[in-house]
Amino acid sequence: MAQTQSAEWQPPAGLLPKTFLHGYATASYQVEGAHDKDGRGPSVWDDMCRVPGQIADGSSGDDACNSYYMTDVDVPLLKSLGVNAYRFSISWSRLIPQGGKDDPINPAGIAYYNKLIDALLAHGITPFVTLFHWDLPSGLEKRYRGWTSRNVLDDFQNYVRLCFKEFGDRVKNWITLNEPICVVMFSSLGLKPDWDHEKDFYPIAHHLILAHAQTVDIYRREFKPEQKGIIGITLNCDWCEPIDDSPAAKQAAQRRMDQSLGWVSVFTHLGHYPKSIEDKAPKFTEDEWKLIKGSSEFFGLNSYSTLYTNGESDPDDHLGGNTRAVRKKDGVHIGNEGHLEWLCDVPWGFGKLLAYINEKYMLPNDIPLIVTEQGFAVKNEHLKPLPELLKDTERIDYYRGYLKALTEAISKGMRCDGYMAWSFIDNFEWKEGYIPAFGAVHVDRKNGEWTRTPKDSTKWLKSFWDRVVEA
Ligand code: GBH
Repeated sequence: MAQTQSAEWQPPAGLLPKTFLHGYATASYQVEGAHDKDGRGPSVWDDMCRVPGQIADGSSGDDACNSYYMTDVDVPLLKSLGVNAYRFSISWSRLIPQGGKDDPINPAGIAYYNKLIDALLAHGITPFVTLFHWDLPSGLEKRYRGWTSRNVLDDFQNYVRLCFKEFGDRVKNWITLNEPICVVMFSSLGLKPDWDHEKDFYPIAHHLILAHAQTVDIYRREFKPEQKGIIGITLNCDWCEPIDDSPAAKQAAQRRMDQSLGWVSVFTHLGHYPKSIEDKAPKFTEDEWKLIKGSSEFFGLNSYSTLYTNGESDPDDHLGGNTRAVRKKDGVHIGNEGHLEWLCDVPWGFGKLLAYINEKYMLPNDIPLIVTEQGFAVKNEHLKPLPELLKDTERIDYYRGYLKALTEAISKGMRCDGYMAWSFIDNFEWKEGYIPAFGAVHVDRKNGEWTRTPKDSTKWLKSFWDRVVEA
């Protein structure tokens, strides 16, 4: 079901300044491969992939997209797609194989990211770097159960200092954590065999928030005066549309929004949580609140979908717990379904989310939005022959609708400084393995060469940015 009603839409020419960052995003474990090469230590995801039954297709990120070895292919390819920015993440265990503050540093890891950063800059592409995209060094999980322990804070501080010191002369855009709520969620999905939901949820959340705030503090005090970059956090949020007019459905939708975005209020002007999660959220000391308040210099948003939120929900579920649906009771479908059950193409939902975020979080705090991920996995794309899957009209429809919503919000005055499509290439989609394809570029994982072939959506996106961003 294509969004044909917007197919005639002409994007507004020259709406955005040249400084607007647009490009694609990836994350270390999902693309790098070379999991045991040149001194890299294992991460919790390497471990997870070795537990039978954890990954849908029994795969792992061992080789992923072989990106570790393909900088010379990928960076010129990115350039040819017309981007001026690329978001990637650093693998903590590639830099510090065992992860801890007294553990040795791996020079080959530093050399790899130097090469990538230098290649990007040589091609006029701005690196946008995530410090933590879920791949905690296994060593720290084994030592003290990772994020459940306060010990992780010292080790994280040591790791981020190393990143700022080694790369901060050239990297001016930093993301501390990607989707902290998902780190908590994945822990509850079986990563930790000894996971205790009640006991472990809040310590993990607590330490993630502090890790973010301390990182920003370190950057501001020790590096920013000279390096002059910006730093913020990325949160995920999909709009929650109440399934009907019942107060229960409205309340459940609001609670879920608070549970995903409420995290941001502590980084901004409010210095407290939304009411609906207040009594459950981690407690901080006065000094900690001082670090937390105002500790994000932009609102990094990952947003993909919208679902109907059902009133029949459990208010005590920490993860927003409510049943969600793609159809209203009268059978009306919310939008074109992607490959995952949570993924639907709902441009109006994204429009509502932007208005909500702007009013509630960005305006009062005077920070810009940066869309750090947005994308679509076309249903069963992995089963199609190459020539057919390259004609990814459903992905083009998706981007057209969502970018229309974004440009409309910007035209109405919302501040937005960047947009990264997820993803540059088809990659390891965590527990779903390689089945869902989010890439704008196809990767042949069977021919032994990880051949990259751009799908049609890359052309659509290029012409969109060519038109919308000032020459
Ligand atoms: C992002 O997360 C990740 O940052 C990225 O690494 C990943 O590849 C990409 O999305 C595509 O999935 O099962 O109903 O509770 C996206 C955020 C949060 C979206 C959890 C799906 C599950 C909803 N995800 N959410 S549900």
